[in-house]
Amino acid sequence: MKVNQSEFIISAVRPEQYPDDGLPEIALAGRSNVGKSSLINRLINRKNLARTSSTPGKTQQLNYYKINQDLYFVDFPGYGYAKVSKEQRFAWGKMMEKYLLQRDELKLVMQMVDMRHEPSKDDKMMNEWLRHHGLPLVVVATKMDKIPKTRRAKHIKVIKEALGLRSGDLFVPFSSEEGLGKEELWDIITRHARVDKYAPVEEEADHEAGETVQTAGDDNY
Ligand SMILES: Nc1nc2c(ncn2[C@@H]2O[C@H](COP(=O)(O)OP(=O)(O)OP(=O)(O)O)[C@@H](O)[C@H]2O)c(=O)[nH]1
Ligand SMILES: [Mg+2]
Repeated sequence: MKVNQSEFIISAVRPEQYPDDGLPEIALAGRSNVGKSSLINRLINRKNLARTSSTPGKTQQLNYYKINQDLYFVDFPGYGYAKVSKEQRFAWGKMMEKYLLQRDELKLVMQMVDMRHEPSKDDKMMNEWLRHHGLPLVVVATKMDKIPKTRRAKHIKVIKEALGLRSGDLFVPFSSEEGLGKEELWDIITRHARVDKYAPVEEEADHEAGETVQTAGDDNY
């Protein structure tokens, strides 16, 4: 996907602050420090649009990034960070739960796990919860560059088994450092974002008829 424009929109702490233009939303969930912000930056080829932190747990709101006029990335607060209070964790949990279950614009959840480690208890719970509620899901295993090539298949197997993924489940090994997995992930994102109930049916028909319609999916990375 060719990203012409990417912009930070808002750190939303209340649903009234979510955008109201109906564009599809792609959420990123994962433990603190797993690499959510880095993944956004890599996907849009910006060094630092999404704030990356060496202090885990820094992202405490739903951060909205608008990509072209096509979609939003919604960067979630990292879960499983020990140094936040129970009250705060509960409040984040409620906000996330409400968003995930009620937000019509949500088209895909990217659950991120660290390729170096077996998924944590939090990762497993989150994954089960997302699947239980039937949310469209892709699991992204990040920091792949930190695993030697010869050992990657083994790590992937461990993660898939721990999360109980089957062959049809969407899974992408990724590296924000090196860009590995970027095209595959964009492909999944655009496919899901297109399932947009607001998109006029005629446009889709035009596209199928072979007319040159500039769409998000044009292969122009
Ligand atoms: N080598 C390598 N480092 C990565 C990768 N992705 C993220 N990092 C590093 O991991 C650290 C955390 O990355 P962030 O993108 O800030 O993680 P986050 O999930 O947004 O963290 P919170 O906002 O705190 O929840 C940073 O130091 C990144 O540079 C990757 O694919 N490869
Ligand atoms: Mg972040």
